[in-house]
Amino acid sequence: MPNNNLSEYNAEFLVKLYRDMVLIRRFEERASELRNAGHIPGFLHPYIGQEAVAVGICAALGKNDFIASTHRGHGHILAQGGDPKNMYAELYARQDGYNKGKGGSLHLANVDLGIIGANGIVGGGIPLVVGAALAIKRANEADYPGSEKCKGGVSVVFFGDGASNEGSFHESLNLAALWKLPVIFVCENNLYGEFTAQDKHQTIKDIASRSSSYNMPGLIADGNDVLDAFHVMTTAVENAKKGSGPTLLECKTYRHRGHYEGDMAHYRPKEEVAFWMAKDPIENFGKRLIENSLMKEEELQTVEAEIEQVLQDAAKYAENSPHPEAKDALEHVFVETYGGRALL
Ligand SMILES: Cc1ncc(C[n+]2csc(CCOP(=O)(O)OP(=O)(O)O)c2C)c(N)n1
Repeated sequence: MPNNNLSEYNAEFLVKLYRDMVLIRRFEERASELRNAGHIPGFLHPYIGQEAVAVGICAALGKNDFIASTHRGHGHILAQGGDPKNMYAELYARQDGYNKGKGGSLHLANVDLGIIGANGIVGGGIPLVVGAALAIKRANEADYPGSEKCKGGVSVVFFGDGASNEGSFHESLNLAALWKLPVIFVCENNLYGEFTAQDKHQTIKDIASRSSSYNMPGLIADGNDVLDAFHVMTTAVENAKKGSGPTLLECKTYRHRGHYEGDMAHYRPKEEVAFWMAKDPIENFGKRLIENSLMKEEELQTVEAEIEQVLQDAAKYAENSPHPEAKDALEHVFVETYGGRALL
């Protein structure tokens, strides 16, 4: 059973976790710059500060697993293997985007990577993974066209503290528990739903406690510690795979920036911001790697330089990609079915 002790892991795995978190941070910083320079239309909801959740959770997943994401979804998609080129192209609303420029930041999806969609509807991804988990359960029981895509998998949804007040959250947990579906509900509690602090929109402190209403385990991870998120997630995945049903996993974390790009977040107390900034998931993990002689300062710099190049290339790729054509507006917006059954 893995835990959050560095010595339990091989160096390659740890360096990859660090690199994946840096990729998300720099991807988001650059996306903000590109939006402010007029290249990216619409809203952006930066994931900066929450990187350890996406990376720790997705490190426990394999190729037959599914994730659904949120309006703050770039980090989840990168952690699940999304290519920055196709992601920036989608943000730019260009043809080479994952959704051919028709989804944008809020609806990034790629079923080949098991990503069934970011979602502009708060709580909207939660019932989708219950459906995917039902497909997994059926696939485990019988062969049908497309079933090899999900056999033995688990289905995971990311959502915020605000979303845990939605009806879709409660209905989904109820059904998943009743049918013992292989789902992990990952709540990223960043202490705010839009501009509203958690203690102004719900009476509980631990969202994981809501699991007791649905008779499922409720686990809590330090969402600023990538190994803790990975470790707790591994337990939830093991339970789902052995048929024990769903888990509600709460990751305690914080977003460094406002709700969306341009929100100055003046509603947050300075002391609170300072407290969480000191818990920066990337800086602290980098320090631990150096202290444990797993990486040198120069190697951290090399990671930065490599990622800078990847993102420069990705932005160029997006810029050179053509805009979608009006005649294709109705193409690729319906799911293909086989004998009435979606190919998921
Ligand atoms: C059903 C629905 N209600 C309201 C909104 C407007 N809205 C967008 S993001 C957001 C806050 C969501 O908070 P949370 O779930 O905690 O996620 P976070 O933004 O903290 O990542 C709201 C209310 C929406 N998009 N969809």
